[in-house]
Amino acid sequence: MAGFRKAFSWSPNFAVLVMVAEFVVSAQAASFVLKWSPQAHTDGLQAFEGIQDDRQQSDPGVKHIYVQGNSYRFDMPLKQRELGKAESERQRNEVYGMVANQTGKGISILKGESWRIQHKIFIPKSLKATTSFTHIMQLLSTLPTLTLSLRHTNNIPAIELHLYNRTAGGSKIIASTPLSPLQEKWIESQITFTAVADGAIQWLLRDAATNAVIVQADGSGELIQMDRVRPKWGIYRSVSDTPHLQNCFMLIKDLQAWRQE
Ligand SMILES: *[C@@H]1O[C@H](CO)[C@@H](O)[C@H](O)[C@H]1NC(C)=O
Ligand SMILES: CC(=O)N[C@H]1CO[C@H](CO)[C@@H](O)[C@@H]1O
Repeated sequence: MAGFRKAFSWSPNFAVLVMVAEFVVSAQAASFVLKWSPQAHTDGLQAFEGIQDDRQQSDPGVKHIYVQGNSYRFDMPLKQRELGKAESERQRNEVYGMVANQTGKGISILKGESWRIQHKIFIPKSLKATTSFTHIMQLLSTLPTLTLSLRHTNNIPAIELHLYNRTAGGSKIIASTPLSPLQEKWIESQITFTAVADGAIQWLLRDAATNAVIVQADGSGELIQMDRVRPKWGIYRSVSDTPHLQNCFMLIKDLQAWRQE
């Protein structure tokens, strides 16, 4: 495993280890540099590299992704369907990639780099966890390496962080917490990770109003595949779990990304 938390594991001597650890921890705390922090009302949708708003035009003439106040809003009507035959049991309204200051150029998360990505999320009661997949954020590197998902399992709606291993062909849950107490209010998700084949990751989920920690979990996994990594936000879900589907929306705001330097 490689990453931001592993910097002091090599020291041969305990006394030296403590000194090095303290130095590295404080140096690292100061070394995440803010690279992207769009404000919806000034940067608008130009803050993203790409917008996938009802690519199939199954709900024609309607904008499903737009600025509302200082948030980005994603609407998801029940009737919407994703592009292509194989995708017909899914719906998607998502934005992806980070464009700094309307330069038009995407910021790349490259192999070996450590990043921290944070955003505030408002999940209304109408956006429910499902027994099939509902993703509300992803990291993409060709395919998804990570998803923030709303999953209904053992009768409990939960918000979970999943990591995928494409080589092994499976996924694992880094952490899971009940969703119901987190709906109808702002929460803040922060992921810190190293983009390598076996990278460290930390997920921090907080109440955005009080800063109270809801989840703090560490793990490791395959955090890059072939190319660069890009974050994605929005609603991407299967429509097979009909009892838990209704017209819904999600708001996100205060998106920020830092790179360790
Ligand atoms: C992914 O799966 C492969 C094959 O099972 C394994 O060798 C590798 O260690 C896994 N990677 C991670 C980061 O767990
Ligand atoms: C999208 C983005 O990162 N915008 C930033 C551009 O630069 C100004 C000034 O430094 C920041 O305030 C914005 O957040």
